[in-house]
Amino acid sequence: WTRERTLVAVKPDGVQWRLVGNVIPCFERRGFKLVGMKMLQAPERVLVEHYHDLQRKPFYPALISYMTSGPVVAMVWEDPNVVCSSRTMIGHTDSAKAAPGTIRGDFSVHISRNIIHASDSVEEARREIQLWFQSSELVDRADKNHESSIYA
Ligand code: YYY
Ligand code: MG
Repeated sequence: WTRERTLVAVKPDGVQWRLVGNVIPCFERRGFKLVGMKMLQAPERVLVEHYHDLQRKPFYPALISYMTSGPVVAMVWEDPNVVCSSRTMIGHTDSAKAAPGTIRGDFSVHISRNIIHASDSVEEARREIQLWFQSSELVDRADKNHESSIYA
């Protein structure tokens, strides 16, 4: 058994449209544990690695310039099945197909401006988390009862 984690990132349009504070409660109220979070201007090197499987797509140059157009808020969330649950919560890549009630379905206007990222498999999640975060930037929250360790 390994703890499942996923990378979620509010993209530059999500930050610009003040959606960061809207997105975080969606994950918190599912009971997911936040184990890492930072705001950064994504280096192109990171994005090239992040979207390595899309390099031959016609939209790739526009995707990289969109993702470098402003800061992103990157987060790591932990829970059993967090990868699959998070994909369901963010909704379809294409805003036209994203169901109402999903984050993209409620807030995104176009496939090329879909405001949020979440890893699409456990393997990809592991790769993306290593790419975006140093291990020292992630917190170990496994079964720690902070209160009892203080007040015991
Ligand atoms: O994982 P997800 O973000 O839902 O979609 P991907 O197929 O991995 O594509 C990554 C990213 O690329 C997508 O979020 C927007 C952009 N994109 C696009 O601009 N135009 C497309 N036709 C497909 C994807
Ligand atoms: Mg993807």
